Amino acid sequence: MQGIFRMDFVIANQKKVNAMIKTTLKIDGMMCGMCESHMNDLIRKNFQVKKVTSSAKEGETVIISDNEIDIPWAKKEIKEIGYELVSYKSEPYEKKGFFHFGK
Ligand SMILES: [Cu+2]
Repeated sequence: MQGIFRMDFVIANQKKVNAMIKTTLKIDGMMCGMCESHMNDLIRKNFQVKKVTSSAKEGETVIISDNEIDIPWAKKEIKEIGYELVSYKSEPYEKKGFFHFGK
């Protein structure tokens, strides 16, 4: 019986860990790899993010984080480094194929 209780606890805990937010920022003005790193650096410096990737080609920066991104803040900061946040979208992010018992 004890084993079952422990497993329940792990599942509940795992769910909490995996409940992250994916925020897609549409950015105007990124032209190359340098712009992509500028954007990534800006986000990493100011936010605790799990992952951030930028694509000049797609014109977007995708952020995976535990907490919501402060959009008005982001818009202002992005403008300061020379780009423009034109729109954004945020959705729940579940890490796929990741399930460990124990640890
Ligand atoms: Cu560039």
